[in-house]
Amino acid sequence: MTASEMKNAILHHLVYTLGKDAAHAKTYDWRMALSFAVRDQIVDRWFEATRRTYAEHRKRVYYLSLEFLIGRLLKDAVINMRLEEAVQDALDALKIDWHELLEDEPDAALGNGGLGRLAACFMESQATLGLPAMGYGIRYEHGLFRQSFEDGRQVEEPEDWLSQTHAWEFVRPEVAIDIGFGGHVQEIGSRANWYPSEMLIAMAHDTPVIGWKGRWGNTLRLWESRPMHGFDLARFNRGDYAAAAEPEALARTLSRVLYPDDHTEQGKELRLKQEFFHTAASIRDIIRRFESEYDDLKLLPKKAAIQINDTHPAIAGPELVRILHDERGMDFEEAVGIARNTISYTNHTLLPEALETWGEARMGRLLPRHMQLIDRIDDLHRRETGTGHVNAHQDGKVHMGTLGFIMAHKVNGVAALHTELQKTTVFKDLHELHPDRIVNQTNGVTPRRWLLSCNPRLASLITEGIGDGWVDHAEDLEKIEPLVADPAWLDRYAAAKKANKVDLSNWIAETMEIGVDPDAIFDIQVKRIHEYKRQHLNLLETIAHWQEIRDNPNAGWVPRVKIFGGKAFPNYIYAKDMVRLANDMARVMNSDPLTSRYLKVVFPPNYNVSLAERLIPAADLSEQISTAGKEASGTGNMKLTLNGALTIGTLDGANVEIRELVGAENFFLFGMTAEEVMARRAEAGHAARAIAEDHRLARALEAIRSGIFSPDEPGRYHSITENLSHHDYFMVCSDFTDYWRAQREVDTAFTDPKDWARKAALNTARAGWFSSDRTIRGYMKDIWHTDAAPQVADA
Ligand code: 26Q
Repeated sequence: MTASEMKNAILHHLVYTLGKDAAHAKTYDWRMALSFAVRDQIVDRWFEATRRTYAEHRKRVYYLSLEFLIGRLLKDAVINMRLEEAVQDALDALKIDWHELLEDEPDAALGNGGLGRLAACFMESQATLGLPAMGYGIRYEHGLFRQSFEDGRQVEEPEDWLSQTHAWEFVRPEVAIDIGFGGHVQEIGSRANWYPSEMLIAMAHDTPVIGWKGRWGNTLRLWESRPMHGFDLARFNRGDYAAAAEPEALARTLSRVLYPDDHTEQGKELRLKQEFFHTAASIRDIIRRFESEYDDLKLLPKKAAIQINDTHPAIAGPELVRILHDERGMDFEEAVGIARNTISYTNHTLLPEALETWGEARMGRLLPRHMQLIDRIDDLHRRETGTGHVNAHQDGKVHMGTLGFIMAHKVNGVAALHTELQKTTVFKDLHELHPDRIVNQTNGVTPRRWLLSCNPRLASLITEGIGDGWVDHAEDLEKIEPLVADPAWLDRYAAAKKANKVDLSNWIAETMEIGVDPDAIFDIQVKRIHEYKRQHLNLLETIAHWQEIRDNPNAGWVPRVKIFGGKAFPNYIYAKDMVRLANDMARVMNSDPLTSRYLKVVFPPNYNVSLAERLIPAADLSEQISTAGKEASGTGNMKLTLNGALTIGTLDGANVEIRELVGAENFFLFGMTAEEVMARRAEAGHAARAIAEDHRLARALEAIRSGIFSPDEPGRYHSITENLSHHDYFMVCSDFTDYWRAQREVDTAFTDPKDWARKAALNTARAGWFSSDRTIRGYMKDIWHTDAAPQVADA
């Protein structure tokens, strides 16, 4: 497409889709017109991919996830369709600022964090690989809350991305699926009819997901809940206006908000209803499509693979069995076999408090037939394995992890260590019964968004050196290793990083009115706020470092900017205290004349995908400091490595694999191993001992206690200091000394800029394995047993 064709397409949509003339169009209108013009370029390729999938009777992959954290879509589409030049030139001719349009797009924040962003990276990689696949999610009216700070405290505001038209979706009013809840069951022999007492409708909205060079396009289908019977006119006419609208409002609550939760199960009925709504609509849609193509449901596992993203859609197993057995008349055991061979389950956590369970009473009331089927699935599983002690329905609850496991042919962990720990902890008994079921698929991230798009300076430098093959064959990044030996090339690598840091410094100055030194170490910890992720370990080290600088302000310190980003769950008081402490520290330290040249603390509010794209390219140091054994994988760690940040980290999650690939000499390791953590936890008084043995730690804790950071309320952080001094489940104190040591190693390493740049470039060169393309190929081979389709010609 030429620039002038693009210009005409934009103007056409401005007038005929937006109904605006150019003289009065606002940023929003131009952005929408551009988005529609770009979307038009995608549609034919998207249709062609669908046509081929049908024509060739290809197996399809269905990715069921309550979360898709996709962020903005415009730049992604422009880049994958190779339209940057045409768009740039068209907008120049129209005198419109491209960056302003990009910034105007709201983030689609339909996820909490890692699990949701992984689903988004997977969608992009599946399209890039030419794998026929479809993502199923919920079209939340309100995504993850917006975070702001008031006096340093986190305040949550509703997120409102749908208040403007979503440019990328196609509404499918004809794809409307009935969903029932409650009611009663009438058993007829082994089978049953379910008569729900409450019904609503799931309506589909499709967003095309286009792969690299437009060679393939898949669909992200999001369900919206709608009332079955809309507005009650009779009531309205009687003058009962509020009651007339009530059924509608109730039905719509199911897709109203994303649960802002990660890692703590809440046991809320609405959440269970959301999960069933999502899963039942998706399964029914999958069966409907299958039956339009084939007439024998025994073929289902050959033609469809259903991946469930954590246990949130784990009711898929019983629902599929219900359709096959109750509705289609298949023998029960055969139905279980077909369902199991179709479904596989990804587990994302080992934290016991994050494993979903639902009370039998609630489940039985809401899903009476599913409850019966779960008991029969347990019963069959006991007969198959000859054991009685592992049941999904146990102690008055339904354990969704167990249900997911026994209804899947494969269960996977998301990093090597995580997968091994699964076998010895959460799924120990099940693993002994099914030793071939657990497999590993280490997470990955899409290099299109997380290098090509977010870091154009580095991407161009790489492409100039080795061509653009790395974009869809990220392992080719290792071809830059020979360039790393060339001092002139390394200077350019360092210059790209520096320019990114200058950009970020300017943004911090403009938006937060904090001046930071672009030559300082940009030390970044971005992720959800959690005790196990240990932002407070980073904060304690920051305090200790600040105190040493104050003791000796002229000692020639290596300047640092500590950057934090992340949201705390609204009811997680401890995490919110950590946020406030970071902000209190920032206020005190950034205005300390003795230290502020050397140390700044920056916590931009509302960390999201777009902010990640701004921060990650400017990072020197990546903080991956979770208590060993607690972080399943991490994916921010991979993005930062790819963008040339060195990691300071524990042997946890995918850090282990990152360190192996980039080389131990290019990684700052510290802390106890998962095994050592378990042993130490059994020792009484570990926290007190660690504090007694490290005067810096003792002094940092004392500083918090004394109220230096909260003079108006010295006791503000009592719960943090008390918890750390006595209980310290996450071993902050026990790991402090070694963390401190590793941070000083970072300081020393940074004083040799050439060697630092070399290490950073080697991180980039060796991070190609962390492409989600590699991850998806792994799922295809080990779990889905599918191959890619021959693709459409390059855009
Ligand atoms: C459960 C029940 C009720 C309401 C909400 C939830 C819920 C929602 C989200 C539970 C967990 C989550 C999210 C978990 C998550 O993001 N896990 C992360 O997954 C990443 C991708 O595999 C890993 O890299 C991270 O290590 C893991 O923490």
